[in-house]
Amino acid sequence: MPTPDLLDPHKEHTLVLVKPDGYQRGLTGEVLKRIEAKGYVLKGLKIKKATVELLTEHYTEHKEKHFFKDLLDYMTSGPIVAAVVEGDRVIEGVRSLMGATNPTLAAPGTIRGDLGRDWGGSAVYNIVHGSDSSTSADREIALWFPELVFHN
Ligand code: ABT
Ligand code: MG
Repeated sequence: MPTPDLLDPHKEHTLVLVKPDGYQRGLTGEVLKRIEAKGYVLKGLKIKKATVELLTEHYTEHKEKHFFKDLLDYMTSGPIVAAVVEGDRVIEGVRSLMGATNPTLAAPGTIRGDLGRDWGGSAVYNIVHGSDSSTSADREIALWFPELVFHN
């Protein structure tokens, strides 16, 4: 298999996840379509069932929170589509496309506002994840796409 291209370290990248609810509802194409239509570029794409170990690293800041177990159950409930997305100010741009964390309150026009709702479960089913800062993006991309990151 050819080695994938490493990410250009001079460009901005973010990690996007289509979470298990988004994948299961057949919304992967819709989510990626909105990101591409905005002008951002996909640099990595894969589908996988995340392990508890990976998710505990991914959500390390929430590890001790009361909602962590429900969050893990949600995020391991099915496959996740993970993408690395590139573009100037892409971290903020994708967060803006996603909308607020709570899909009931997310603004219409956003991914969560248009496509998400409360389903009465114990976790917040909100379809999509995007890194919230460049520090988080670097950490999360290294976790989900170690093969795209240059390590010295
Ligand atoms: P993520 O993309 O999942 O990181 O969502 P977002 O950045 O919008 O929200 P944060 B604050 O990172 O929350 C992560 C997930 O934890 C859930 N959560 C969070 C709760 O259930 N209760 C809470 O009080 C907080 C702060 C919701 C978030 N995602 N999901 N699902
Ligand atoms: Mg977050």
